[in-house]
Amino acid sequence: DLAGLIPPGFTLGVATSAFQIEGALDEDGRGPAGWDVFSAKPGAIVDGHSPAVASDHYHRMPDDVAQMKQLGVDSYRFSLSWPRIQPKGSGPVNRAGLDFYDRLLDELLANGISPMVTIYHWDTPLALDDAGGWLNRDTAYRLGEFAAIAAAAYGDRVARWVTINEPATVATNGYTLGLHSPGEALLLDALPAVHHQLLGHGLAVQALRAAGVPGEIGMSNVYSPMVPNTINPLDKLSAGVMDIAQNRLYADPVLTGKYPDLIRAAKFFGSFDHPDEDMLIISQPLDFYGLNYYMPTKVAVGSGDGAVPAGMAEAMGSDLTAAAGSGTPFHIEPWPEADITAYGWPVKPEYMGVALKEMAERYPNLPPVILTEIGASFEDIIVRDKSTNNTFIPDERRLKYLSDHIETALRATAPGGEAEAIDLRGVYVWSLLDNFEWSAGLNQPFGLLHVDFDTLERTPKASYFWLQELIEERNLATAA
Ligand code: GCO
Repeated sequence: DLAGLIPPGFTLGVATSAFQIEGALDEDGRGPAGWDVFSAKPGAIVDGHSPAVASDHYHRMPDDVAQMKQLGVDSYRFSLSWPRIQPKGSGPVNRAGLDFYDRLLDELLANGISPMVTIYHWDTPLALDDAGGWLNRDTAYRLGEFAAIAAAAYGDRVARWVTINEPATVATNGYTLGLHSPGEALLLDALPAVHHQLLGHGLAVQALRAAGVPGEIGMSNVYSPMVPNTINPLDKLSAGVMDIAQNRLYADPVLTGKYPDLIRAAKFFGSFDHPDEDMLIISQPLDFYGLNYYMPTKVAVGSGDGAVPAGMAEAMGSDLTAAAGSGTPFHIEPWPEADITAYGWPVKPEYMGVALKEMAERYPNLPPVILTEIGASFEDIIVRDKSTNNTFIPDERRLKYLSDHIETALRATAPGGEAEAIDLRGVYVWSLLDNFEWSAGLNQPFGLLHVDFDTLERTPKASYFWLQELIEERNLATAA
């Protein structure tokens, strides 16, 4: 079965982010991040979990690299902690912070692991959040400057750069709904946070190009196919709006230089002004496009009476204006027939193919694609063998999730596949190890390595051994 084979040159990697794994928030001159403050607020994090220690990676970095070496990965995607390197988000750099990633990069290269560096994975320095965070245009310029610092310090060793990770999640959870730092619930007034992140991406690309870094440059957007709950045209309309709000609002500007029409029409989403030149900065050519894929989303129209908020139907170019009413525009429906993760996310591997197909259809000039994250949280059970005292973590569901999604992606992009136009270059499993899952705290384990958050001991799960075999044999059929 050809589709089971991992193509030559295809990257198999693992991913993490600084705030989720490092801990050591007050050490070696790191400045505070907005997330430090947000997570200390009562009720912000499930069970009041703290990121202060997280997976303690800051103190265990060489051991964690040794685990990756053992695993055999081609590449490791990690993020730079902005407040560790530049404590106030502008001005002087912190030598000790820079040194940590110097050592990490050297350790990776010494072990034959190619580094992929995410410049911004959500841990905005507090000083910038205090000045308005992503609502403030200046934050975009600060990110460009931070990218220049990173390029000068690490440019010689980084194989792939991701400017920013999932601006959609930052804007939606951090500025629209108030579920993530900085905890703003601005609803549709959060649009500037979208634009400024995208501008920050573009300025970071400019900074990396200006520094002449040899590594490839891209960004990572999350993508979730939006599926109408029923054939009701209002459900269809709602799915269309969600598709724009969560997918196209972030991919269109970067890949086509334009916001989706709905946004430009600004009839439903509110309006915001920005200089035209911004779009040229945002849409600079990339060497790869990073896609984070977790699940599809089933969308239904909001209110019980099927009413659509005034302006929504019109803005979507629909003639359903007669139905216009008030109320929540849409909501997410559960997927009753699907297996679900510990998060409640539906497991539907076929939509991995749909996501790639939609990307291929929408963006004919798409650069090579890398799946910069796929993964699943499942509760893990530790089994102890009484005679040997060895522990074993049979996470068959995570293993199957990963295997099915990688297989679907390879089939979809193989000749004759539904997304054959896509040049898929690699996949990174989220995550190397269990970590601090933002507002879910330490409750959603995504790791290939189990972390005991009391002892911080790491234990490889069955999925780790599966990936190890896959990397060795480069064949899904025999690794399964
Ligand atoms: C994201 C982030 C990660 C998450 C992961 C699981 O995609 O939201 O990149 O930080 O931990 O996605 O939710």
